[in-house]
Amino acid sequence: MERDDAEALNQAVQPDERPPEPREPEATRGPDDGQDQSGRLRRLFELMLLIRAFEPEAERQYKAAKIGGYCHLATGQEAAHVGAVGAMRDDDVLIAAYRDHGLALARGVDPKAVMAELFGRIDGCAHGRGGSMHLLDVGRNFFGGWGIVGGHLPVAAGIALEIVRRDEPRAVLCELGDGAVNTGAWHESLNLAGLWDLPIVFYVVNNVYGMGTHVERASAEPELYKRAGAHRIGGERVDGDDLLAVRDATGRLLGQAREERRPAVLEAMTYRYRGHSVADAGWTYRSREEVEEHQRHDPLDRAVARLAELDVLDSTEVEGLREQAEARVREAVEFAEHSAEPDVQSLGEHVYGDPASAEQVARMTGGAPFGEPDLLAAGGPRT
Ligand SMILES: Cc1ncc(C[n+]2csc(CCOP(=O)(O)OP(=O)(O)O)c2C)c(N)n1
Ligand SMILES: [Mg+2]
Repeated sequence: MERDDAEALNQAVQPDERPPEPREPEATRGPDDGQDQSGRLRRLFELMLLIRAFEPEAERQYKAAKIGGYCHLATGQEAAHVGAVGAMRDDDVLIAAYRDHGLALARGVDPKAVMAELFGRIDGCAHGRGGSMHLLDVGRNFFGGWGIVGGHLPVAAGIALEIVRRDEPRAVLCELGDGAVNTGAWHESLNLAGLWDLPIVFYVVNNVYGMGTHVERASAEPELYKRAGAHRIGGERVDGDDLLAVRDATGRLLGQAREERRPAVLEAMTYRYRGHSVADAGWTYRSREEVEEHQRHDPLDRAVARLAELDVLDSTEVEGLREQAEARVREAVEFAEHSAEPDVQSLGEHVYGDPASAEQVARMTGGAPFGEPDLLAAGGPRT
């Protein structure tokens, strides 16, 4: 991508009555100003490498039938994931859609716990109950991946409302895909965020496709950030493959949400290299040239170039860091392989907050489509 094009991606729209905010002059600024910027930027890059190594391994393990259910990979979206999460404070809340491996890793969830979750094992970050789409780490204020498109937006608004009620200096980063902006939940959530001045940033990761549908075929206004104006919320678009630009924009908007109770929409323009999920080869609705064009401006290569300019990284170090990331992923697979499957008797535990939920599940005789009570009573799956 030419520099002018990249700059043209970084646009903003503001609600009529609010003047545009001055931009931070330096892209390296974040919530950690004055601290070890260089070390932090290096760590962000290492997280990008970790995701780049983790996702193909998840695909391999899925194809080896070690991982069940669905599996959506974020290869190509590393800067959009790491840049945004890297701008969060520890007590800010992250909530996400289902393409969540990279977001969980960026939030600091151990790759072992992420891989074990994909394997459905007890040491997974959701104790093996969630799988790929429902990673979770409440201790890290990561309130989940969510599988229903747009389903988590009202939950995110509710969390932001509770932050207001408790008068806490925190904000919510709610990640969603471009496919979620035409759901009713999007409009409802933005309306309430605008009406009640909720401390939330709706972070639209626009990878141009919702399954096989191009954003221009799905959205009457394909410049998604502009839709924020309908709810008198500020909206911005950022080059989602530029690590520092994403971090800068997210950090600034989270700061406004946290300190001034100003919600925002941030749209990050990026691209997924793989198909929608591992089950989709991804070649029926886009050309190889289109994918290769994006790969020529790879977010990791761009991060290397930028971090070298800033003397944060020497490009000769990259190979060694890549090997370290691959070793961590191998360890994660080894760990997941050796982690036990959850006991079937515990099926009803950790599903709802109420510890009585196991008993509740056992009582759902009439309405249990998958025969859960039988499963619990029999102590194992029926054959
Ligand atoms: C309410 C609802 N409708 C349909 C689906 C099926 N579905 C799963 S993913 C998806 C596309 C979403 O695309 P996008 O939001 O752009 O996210 P991306 O996959 O690109 O990360 C759809 C329609 C769903 N999960 N939930
Ligand atoms: Mg999409």
